[in-house]
Amino acid sequence: MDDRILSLKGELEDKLNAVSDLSELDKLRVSYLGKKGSITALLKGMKDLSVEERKTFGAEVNKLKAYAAEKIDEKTRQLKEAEVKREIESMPRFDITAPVDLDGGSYHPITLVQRQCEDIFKSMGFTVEDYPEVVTDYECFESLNIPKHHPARDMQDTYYLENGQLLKSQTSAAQNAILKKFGKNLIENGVPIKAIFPGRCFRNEATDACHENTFFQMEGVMVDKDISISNLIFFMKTMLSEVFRKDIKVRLRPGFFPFVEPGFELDISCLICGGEGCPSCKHSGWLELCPCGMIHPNVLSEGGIDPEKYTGFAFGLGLTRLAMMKYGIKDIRDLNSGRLKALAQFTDDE
Ligand code: FA5
Repeated sequence: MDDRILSLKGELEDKLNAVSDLSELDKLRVSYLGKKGSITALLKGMKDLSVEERKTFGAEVNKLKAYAAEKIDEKTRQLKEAEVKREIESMPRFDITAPVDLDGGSYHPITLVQRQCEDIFKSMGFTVEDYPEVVTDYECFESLNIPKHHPARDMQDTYYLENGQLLKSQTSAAQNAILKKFGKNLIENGVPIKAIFPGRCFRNEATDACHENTFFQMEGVMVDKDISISNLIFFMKTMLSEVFRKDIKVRLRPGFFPFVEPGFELDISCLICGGEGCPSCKHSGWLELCPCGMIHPNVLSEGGIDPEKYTGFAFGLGLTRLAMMKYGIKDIRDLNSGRLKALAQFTDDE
C-alpha cells in the first residue's frame, strides 16, 4: 500500500479514537471526506500519475475512502448511543415500588362538581350514562339535525382522526344512542327517559380565561308524554340551587341549537366579579352555563321516538365552568394545569 495512504489511514484511526462528541466528529469527516478533505485531495492529485499508476493508486484511495466513511458512521452510532444513555442516566429516578401517600391526593374540582350533579339528578330519578370520547360524525352532528356543511358546525370545530371519527365536541353526541337505548322501555312500558351523561369534550378553540380546548359538559335528557318547558325550568332551578346552596341570579334567553326548538341559553351572574364584569365572564357579568331546550322533532324521530306522541327537553351543562363558579377559580386553564397544590385546596363540602 502507498505510504501516503497508510499514514492517512493510521492518522484517521488515531483521531477517531480520540474524538468524543458529534460536532468534533463532523469536523473530522469534512477534513477527510469533504471537498477539500485529505482523501479527496489524494483523488484529485491522481491526474499527474501514469495510466497504470492511476489504476492501482485509485483503487487504493477508493478503498480508504469507503473505509473512512464506514468508520465515521460506526463512530457516529456509538456517540449517539452514548448521548442517549447519558440523557437517561441524568433523568430523575422514581421508585415505583414506593408506597403511595394516599392522604396527599385529592379529587379534582371538576370531579367534585360532577359527582355532586350526579347525586342531585340521581335523587330525581335520572340514570347516569357513560359515552366514548371518540365518536362518529353521525353521532356528533348528523343525528342532531346538523347535516354536513351546516353553519352550526363552525362553532364546534374539533379534532378529526384519520378514519373520519372525531373527538366529541359536545356531550349531545350521546343523545341519539340514549334515545335508542331507552326508547323501547318508553314506548312499550311508558317509562320516561331520564338520563344524564357527563363527559370530556374537545374543541379547536382559542383559549382564554373561560374557554379551554378540553373541557367537561354534562348532558341531560328527559322524554315522556307532555314534557314542557316548565319541566325543563324546574330541573334547571333545582340543580343550580342544590349546587350553590345560595340564591344566584340566572337569566334565560333565546339560543339557537339545531337539535332543540325552542332553544335557550341559561346564564348565571358571574360569581367571580359579582356581575361587574371580569376576564372570567368576558367582561359581560354573565357566564353561559347551560344551554337547553325542547328536543327537536327530527332528533326524536332519528332516535326512534314518535314526536307526535312524545316530547322532551335536553340541556348541556358546562361542568368546567360550573366548577369555576362554585370554587371561585378565575381562569379555566388552571383546571387543566396539573398544579396539584392549587387543585388540592378544593374539598367536597357535602
Ligand atoms: C353545546 O355544546 C350544546 N350541545 C348544549 C345543548 C345541549 C344545547 C342540549 C341544547 C340542548 P355550547 O357550545 O354553548 O352548547 O356549550 C355548552 C356549554 O359548555 C357552554 O355554555 C359552556 O358552559 C361550556 N363550554 C362550551 N365551550 C367551552 C369551552 N371551550 N371551554 C369551557 N367550557 C365550554
